[in-house]
Amino acid sequence: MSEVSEERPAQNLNRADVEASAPGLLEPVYTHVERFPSGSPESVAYLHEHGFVVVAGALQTDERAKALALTWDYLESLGTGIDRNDWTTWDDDRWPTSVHGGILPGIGIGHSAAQWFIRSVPAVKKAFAAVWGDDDLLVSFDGMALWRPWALKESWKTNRGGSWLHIDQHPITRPGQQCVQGLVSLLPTSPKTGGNVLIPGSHKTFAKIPELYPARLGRVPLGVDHFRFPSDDPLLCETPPIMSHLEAGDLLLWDSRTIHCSGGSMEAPLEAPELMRAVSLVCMMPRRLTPPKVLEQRKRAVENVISTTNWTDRFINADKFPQILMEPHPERFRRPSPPILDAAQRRMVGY
Ligand SMILES: O=C(O)CCC(=O)C(=O)O
Repeated sequence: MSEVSEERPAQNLNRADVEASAPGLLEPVYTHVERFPSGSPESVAYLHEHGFVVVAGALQTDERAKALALTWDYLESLGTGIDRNDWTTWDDDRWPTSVHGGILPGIGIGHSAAQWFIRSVPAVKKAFAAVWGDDDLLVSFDGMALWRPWALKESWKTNRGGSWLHIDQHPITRPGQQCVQGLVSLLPTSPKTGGNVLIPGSHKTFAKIPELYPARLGRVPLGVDHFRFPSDDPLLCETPPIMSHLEAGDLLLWDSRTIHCSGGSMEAPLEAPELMRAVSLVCMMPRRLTPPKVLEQRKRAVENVISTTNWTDRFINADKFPQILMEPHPERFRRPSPPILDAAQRRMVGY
């Protein structure tokens, strides 16, 4: 999950940036890409070559059903009156605070039973272990993107096309491949649902960002792993973004240097009173990359039910995102209790 989730205020942009920010040109092409078995050498080779890869069926049918039911358990347990069987209870006055792309980053979701269940499915870890050549991995305490059926309420529509294309790695302070992010899709995608958007191969131009965008990058603090591209950036037009088709249970992995975002429906959306998109954000990195201080912060985060971004080698508290801090009535949400973890899960925390 991205560190900074909202576009910078307009007053921080120069004139050229503002002119280049008119949305619309970078519309994705819905694409069926090759899907690979979890942990296969071919999946890793594809990731290195294209900057992303689709891992087929990381969650089996029964696992997906359980994960979705646990996701609703989380939403209903907030105590705001959400009822999974009644879409009229899914409005903003009851829904947990979300950020760009319909991502729910905090309010306990990173330690919900749903998220701990999904990140503990062996095929999910196997995919990351193959990427790193290491299976002693820590897991992010990430949130989920849950999209409500906007055919039933227009204001639920999420960002369109390539409107918030970004990378999640600072081009100066974090050179080379440092992180591979992921999402498990609990539902199948289609042009009617929308989904993840990314530019294949764009991880290969990462090193050029300082020279291509000196002013824009100059405004990003060196410790912030997030760089947003202008939404109709002419430099990005040569390779159009794609929206990869995902079957339910697929795991999409992408290099944090790969330019990505999410985009809403490209065709008239389904009118069924069901979630249009339910994805679990998940990221694993080797324990050996994590300083002892961060391991301690991660243990405290579990006790205090604090969610994080994708990085496990730095501690970034997602409950401190501006949108969560600006929530006028945070007391309206009943946060989950600290999770009860098994030995393998505790190991993924940093014990
Ligand atoms: O929801 C998505 O597909 C994109 C998520 C994203 O941009 C991120 O986690 O950095």
